[in-house]
Amino acid sequence: MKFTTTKIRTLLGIAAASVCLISATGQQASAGQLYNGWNYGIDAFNDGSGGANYEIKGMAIKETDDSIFVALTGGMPLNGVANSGAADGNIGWGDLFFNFSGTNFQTASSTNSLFGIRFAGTNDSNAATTGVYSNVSATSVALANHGYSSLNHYYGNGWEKANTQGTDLANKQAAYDYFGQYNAIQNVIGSGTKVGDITMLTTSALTAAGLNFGHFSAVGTQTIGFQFNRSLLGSGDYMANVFVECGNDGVALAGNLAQVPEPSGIVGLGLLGLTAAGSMLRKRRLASVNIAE
Ligand SMILES: [Ca+2]
Ligand SMILES: [Ca+2]
Ligand SMILES: [Ca+2]
Repeated sequence: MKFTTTKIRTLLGIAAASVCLISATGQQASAGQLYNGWNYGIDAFNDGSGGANYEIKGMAIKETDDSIFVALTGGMPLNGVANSGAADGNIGWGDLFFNFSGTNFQTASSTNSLFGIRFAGTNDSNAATTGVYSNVSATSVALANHGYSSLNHYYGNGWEKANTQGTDLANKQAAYDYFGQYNAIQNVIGSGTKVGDITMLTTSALTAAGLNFGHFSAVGTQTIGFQFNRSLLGSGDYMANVFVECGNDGVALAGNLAQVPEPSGIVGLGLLGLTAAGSMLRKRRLASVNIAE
């Protein structure tokens, strides 16, 4: 079988049309709040149990051709705060999760389908070092950090507020549906495979990249940001989320990442074309066999 330019164009055209459709529906169906290239999940400002240190105000994610940027803002410093009730004397950030599976968090975790990012080098993650991990299951460190046994426990203590997990899991029931009501708050990587490193970003680097929590009046005393290679994550609709180690606050953000761009994208389209060509060739061979018989 010979590849004509027309056939390749047709294949590329179909693939490109599919990509556009997925992106467009993904953004409309599931995005947080888009502003200046960043996707924002703004959390309740009054659902951080334990005081200002534990209050998350928002999360934002930006995708470029070669990078993913993530920013978090609130009262929790990158290296946590001292707390005598925690087994290690410190309560800090949990790990960040991305779920592209379309299933809830529990299902994605139990099938090792999450991506996880350890960005806080001093937290209680099971991930050996900071970085991006794939094939991830999550586990809980909330009780070892003087925290809540479940979301039911957290909300039962009076922390049910509007936009409790940002604007994409805005109420208690949405949080239960996604995370589960009575199970432990799974807030760090339990197991996974490291696929790459992250680069921490200064406030000025984040501002230069267009980050602006101020647009939502959601600037915390601590703003944390990092960047990693675009190719380390999957594509399509995602739900991202992070809790602090004790489960005293958490935020989630729904969005969409486009297909991995060139040159990987072209390789992908090439493979698609070859698969289609192979299928046509097989059919032709079968046809020949039938004729011969
Ligand atoms: Ca909050
Ligand atoms: Ca800790
Ligand atoms: Ca929250």
